[in-house]
Amino acid sequence: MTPPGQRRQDNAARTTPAGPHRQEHRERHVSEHQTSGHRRRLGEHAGDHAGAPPGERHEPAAGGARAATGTTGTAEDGVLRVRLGALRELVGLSRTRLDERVLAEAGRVLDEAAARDRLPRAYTTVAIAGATGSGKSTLFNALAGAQLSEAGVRRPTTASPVSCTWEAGREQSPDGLLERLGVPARARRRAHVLDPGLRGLILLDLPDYDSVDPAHREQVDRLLGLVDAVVWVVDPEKYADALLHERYLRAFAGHADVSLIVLNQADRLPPEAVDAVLDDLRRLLDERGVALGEHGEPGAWVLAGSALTGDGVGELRKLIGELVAARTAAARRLAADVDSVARGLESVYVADGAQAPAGLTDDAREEFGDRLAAAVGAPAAGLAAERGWLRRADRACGTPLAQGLRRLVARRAERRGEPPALATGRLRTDVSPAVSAPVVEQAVRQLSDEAAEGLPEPWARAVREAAWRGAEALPGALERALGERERGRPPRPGWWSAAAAGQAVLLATQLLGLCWLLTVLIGQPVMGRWLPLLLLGVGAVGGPLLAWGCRIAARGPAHAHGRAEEWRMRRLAAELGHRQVVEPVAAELMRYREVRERFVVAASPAGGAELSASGG
Ligand SMILES: Nc1nc2c(ncn2[C@@H]2O[C@H](COP(=O)(O)OP(=O)(O)OP(=O)(O)O)[C@@H](O)[C@H]2O)c(=O)[nH]1
Ligand SMILES: [Mg+2]
Repeated sequence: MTPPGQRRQDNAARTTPAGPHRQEHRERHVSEHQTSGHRRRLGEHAGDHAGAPPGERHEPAAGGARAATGTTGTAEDGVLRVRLGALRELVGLSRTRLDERVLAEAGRVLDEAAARDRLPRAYTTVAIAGATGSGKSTLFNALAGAQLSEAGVRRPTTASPVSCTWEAGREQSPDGLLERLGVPARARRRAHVLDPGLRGLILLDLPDYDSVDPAHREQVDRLLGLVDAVVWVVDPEKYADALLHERYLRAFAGHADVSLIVLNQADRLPPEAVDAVLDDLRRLLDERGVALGEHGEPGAWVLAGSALTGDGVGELRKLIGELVAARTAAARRLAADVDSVARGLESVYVADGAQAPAGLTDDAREEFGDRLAAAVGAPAAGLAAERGWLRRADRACGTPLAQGLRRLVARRAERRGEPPALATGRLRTDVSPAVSAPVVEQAVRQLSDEAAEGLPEPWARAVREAAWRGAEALPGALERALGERERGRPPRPGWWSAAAAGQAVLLATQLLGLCWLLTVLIGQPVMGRWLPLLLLGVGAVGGPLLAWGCRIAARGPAHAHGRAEEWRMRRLAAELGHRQVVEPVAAELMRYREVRERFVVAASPAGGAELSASGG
């Protein structure tokens, strides 16, 4: 017997999705099974509990595992509701980003869940499935205690599903469920002997899945998608049937704890052969990833018995009764469906099981801004603005002689037909700089690649597409914005006028000295000999000296002006880049983060509760 605490741990183990735990469990199971040589036949421990009242009797390991996974219906239902809610939001958020085929199975499970939710949970639907002649109908009749479904030597016998209902109560009608299952009215039976242990059971006898008639398989496949639990019936000849294992049991591996596997017709085998066949069957199931519910572990039960002699039917009835009484089979079946959907969608929402991708880092944004600044030529424009400032300072504070010379050179060049800017080395700074489309393209590519790193392919594609959609109009928008930017003349520092006045005074001094000197030279009696020379010298040296000093003084403000101009363009480019590219990319990343969060909740067996508990 498994102690209650242990059972809760088993529950935790069960709810861990396929992975190391599951593998570990399977390995443990196989080794224990092989070393202990544990054997069970249907009915072996049925007597353990006979006569004990339901509340007091000791639960067998199987019941323990099932009860543990069930805990209370509301708890499982609550978790399932959270998971389904997350899955619904996930599908809604992903619809425009993913191919509808990718989401088809999720949509089907959501529809099934909604349909099952509208039908009474007082009933548990259990299908008996198997190959033709395995004894499904005979077992169905044995469980019902009456000949309700035709069994016989003709193959196949059962052509459409037959149901047997153990009424759950007057106010609870099974009709809605039977309608949904598509059981024809003529094939709906009621249990003659109302076994209280099976109240709320709707048992279905299915046609054979390996029929010569393809309609049989279609019905089986449809019903297996709708019922809450399945009893798989195998016989000693066909228990290893590839179709059963590959097509059905492998696909139902995630539904192990709502599955029972019965080796029927055990009466046709010698007792020692039954054990050997059971062992082989368990090995095959284990290889298909079907967890086995033994040694207190949750999972599928494997039993041997005979529907004909009734051997083991009591044990099977008891196990089905526990499943029905827990009223959690529907929730567990749907939870297994959600698990399976989540496994199928994992690659779409989580790339390589990696951590959440970094998304758009500050570095990536900054680098994008730098590249856009280069694309609009912000550094060159800054340099040109700096030079322009220096030139204006030269013109304002230079010697009048140098100014005249410059004008003369320009006029001559004009006469020769050369553009004055070339002749004077004057670059125009008032033209709109051309935006380099290839550099913009490179910047967008780099940004979107970094943003998409670590994302699953569909989301990486969505991020890249969002970037390129915005990037298409970016060069044009940049050109327009730069063309419209305010281009007023930069301010003129006050000291330039003072320097210009100084140059005028110095020129006047120079001219005064020159006139004076000439007067002295033609022998006019003018007082002082050296003074005119001094005036001439001061004027001639002072002018260039003042111009040179002004040039030195203008360097700092010119540099600051150049930097300001560069930053203005840089900011303009960054703002546009942000609006056109960074924002759409960030929105796409945000959407991915949202769907990833929903996916984690939908995929988590505890509906994400363990994540919030651990602060994850
Ligand atoms: N010896 C023996 N024969 C059995 C047992 N169960 C069923 N049979 C026989 O196997 C044959 C087929 O049984 P059915 O119950 O009709 O098998 P089925 O799986 O319903 O077959 P289909 O309806 O064709 O899919 C019948 O002749 C049964 O009497 C069993 O436990 N032992
Ligand atoms: Mg049958």
